[in-house]
Amino acid sequence: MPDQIRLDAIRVSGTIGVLAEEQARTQPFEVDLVLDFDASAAGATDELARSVDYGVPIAIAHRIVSGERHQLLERVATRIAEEILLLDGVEAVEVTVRKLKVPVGEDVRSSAVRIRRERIGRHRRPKRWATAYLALGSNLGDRRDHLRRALARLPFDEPGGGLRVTARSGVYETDPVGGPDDQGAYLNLAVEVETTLDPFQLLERCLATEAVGGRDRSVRWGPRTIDIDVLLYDDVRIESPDLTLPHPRMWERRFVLEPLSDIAPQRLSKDWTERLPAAGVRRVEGLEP
Ligand code: GSY
Repeated sequence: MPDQIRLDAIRVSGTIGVLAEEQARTQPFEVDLVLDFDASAAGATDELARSVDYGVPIAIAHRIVSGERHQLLERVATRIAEEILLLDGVEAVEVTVRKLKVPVGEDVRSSAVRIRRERIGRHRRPKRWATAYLALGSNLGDRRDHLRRALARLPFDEPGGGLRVTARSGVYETDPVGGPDDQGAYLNLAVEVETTLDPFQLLERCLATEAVGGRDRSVRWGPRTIDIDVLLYDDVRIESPDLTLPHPRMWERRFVLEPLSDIAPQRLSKDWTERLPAAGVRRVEGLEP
């Protein structure tokens, strides 16, 4: 289902109807609106400017119902849909116009017309592909196999979008940082992905891929079959309880930066090799069997 803004029962008086008496005076109507849009940018940044301000479609419904004179609910609904589809970010709109006093001489609570209209042709906005970087690690069981399986599970296709792995670093064997003393060495690597998922959806996909790979989260910093961290997502900055971007600890971790420098040196500061000792990180054979 697309992201939606839903506005229910916008009350407004207007002159709509085929009967002479309906054209002679105003009567009450309700308008319901459902706008399909992409909430990811506003969800990531908390900025209204990256979303659709829903005061605007409400104002459009008001202006059209109270300011224009029509016979049919169909015409009013179409006029509202036409104007709302011109708003930046609105991909489709469903408009319901409800007449609250039905002039049929029977006991009917309301009558309504509902239409759905979509942006068409060149107005249709393609999904936006973002570039993100992920860090993968494994220090339990067949580490290469866990990494291989995770890399096979992450990508997917859907109409107009999905996730694809566009670059992969070398594989590094690294001494464990933090956690219990007796845990084994990690194999770490980094990948570049292009995706239409927003940062939170990308995190969900990483967590789901970890879960399928048998990740046990009972020990913080503990050994793990597979660990996948979102490091960077375009230039997005997020500080939320579930996700912080850029990853807050990546700059202190050689086991993250060394693989990342293979595929995205432009995202690292010039002096990162001087700041972090090289000990405990060595390049090893790749994942090819
Ligand atoms: O944060 C990723 C899991 N992890 C690792 C890791 O991937 N590599 C190394 N060397 N140490 C780690 N400690 C933790 S926790």
